[in-house]
Amino acid sequence: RKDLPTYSSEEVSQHDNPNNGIWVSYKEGVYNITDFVTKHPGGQNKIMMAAGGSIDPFWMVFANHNKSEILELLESMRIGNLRSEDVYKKTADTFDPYALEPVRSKILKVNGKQPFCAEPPPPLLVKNFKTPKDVFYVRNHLPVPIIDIENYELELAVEDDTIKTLTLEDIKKYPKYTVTSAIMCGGNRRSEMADAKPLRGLSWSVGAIGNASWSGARLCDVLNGLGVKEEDYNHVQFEGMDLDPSGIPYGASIPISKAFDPRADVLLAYEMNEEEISLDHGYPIRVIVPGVVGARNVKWCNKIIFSKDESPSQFQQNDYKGFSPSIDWDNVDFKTAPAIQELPVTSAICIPQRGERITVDKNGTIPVKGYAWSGSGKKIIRVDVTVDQGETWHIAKLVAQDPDAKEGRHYAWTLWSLDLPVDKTKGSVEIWVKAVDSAYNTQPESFKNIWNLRGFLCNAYHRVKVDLV
Ligand code: MTE
Ligand code: MO
Repeated sequence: RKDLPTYSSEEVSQHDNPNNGIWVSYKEGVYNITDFVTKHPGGQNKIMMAAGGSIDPFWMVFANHNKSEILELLESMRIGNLRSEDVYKKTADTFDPYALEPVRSKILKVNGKQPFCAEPPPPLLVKNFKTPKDVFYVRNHLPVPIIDIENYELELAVEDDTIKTLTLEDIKKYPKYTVTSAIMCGGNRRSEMADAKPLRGLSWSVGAIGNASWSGARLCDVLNGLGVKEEDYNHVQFEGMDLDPSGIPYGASIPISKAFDPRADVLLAYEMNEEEISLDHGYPIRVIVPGVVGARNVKWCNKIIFSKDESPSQFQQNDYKGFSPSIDWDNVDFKTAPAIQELPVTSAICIPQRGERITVDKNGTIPVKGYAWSGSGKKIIRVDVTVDQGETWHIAKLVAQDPDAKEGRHYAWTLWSLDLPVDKTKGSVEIWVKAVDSAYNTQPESFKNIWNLRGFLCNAYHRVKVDLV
């Protein structure tokens, strides 16, 4: 490495665009990553945040980079050494962003450590209609923010101008509403879609969903007092207190009509299952947008913005969107694809699990249990199960639904169960499930024709093969 030229951080900073070439530094190395940016597995936008600068602080946040394969790949792009006085120093004041993460239940299966992403084992998931906080999946994109509760304020803004700030006490003065709503990640069941064809994204099984009661102020009540007209704007944006290394917060938006609609039950929630919301799930204020993809249910919310535009956040613009199965990374256009909001109908078998050996009981049946859910408040009206590829369907019993949900506002999930007749002499069976919602929408049979490059909206029939004894 001694034979390579030395550059200052000033020189590196000139190379932050494709015309001049894209350079970054890491520890004492300088790298030309121009040809790599479009191939970055985490997306071009993310790697461009570090263009012309040091990637050290980014890799502290996205710690999944600290692997020998990645370091080798980086070394293959080395063009020089960084002037010693410019080397990024991890000193006491460059605080480890993960040092104060909450203590987590050991029950969860960890899909990503930093940022933390984890899901419960499926049998545990369907034990309770309301998912306990320690069983509820966690999907963080950034380190959990440090909350200074004494100084917490929720800022309300119209485009760039702040028009009001609310303390937690102010928010609690609005009438308190409780809504039972499932939250599901847009990538739930991604591992099954990835089996159809490789894709990019965290490998979720069926557990990136949870169902809880959420209590707080209705967003429409908070917005109504502000004198802002629904007709004058298009979107309501939310920001979290979790920041990326360049200081940009997690963000998302929903259409303004949804935010103002009292029947949409959008909440600024401060309680989950009748308790203060835990840190991983968004303490002190979490936006609950029932029936809408998890990504818009912004945790640790401290800013709400009325805007003509959707959230500029990369999670709204360049992620959480669906595409045709024929679109791949070389021809994808995130700009023109609509952001995912309401989710389609889905269901999953949680008991038994794939590969289990199940004892057939004296009636020739095995117990099967799972969940079903549809977005936008659609009620689950039926769950169908087959063990002969659809020659005969058995109708499951819907064992738990929200008894208080009004028509068109069925935001909670449905738990179902069935004593499924099987032929023990076959030795094994593949169980399939599909749900039907109140609009008679149902699930596609296979993943092949709904495959998309980021692995969202994975709602084909769930199939579980088990051995019979
Ligand atoms: N809000 C903030 N501020 N930061 C995040 O990383 N993740 C989103 C959403 N809200 C996220 C967020 C995504 S993609 C999902 S699926 C849900 O939160 C996960 O919620 P949970 O961790 O409470 O299960
Ligand atoms: Mo998500």
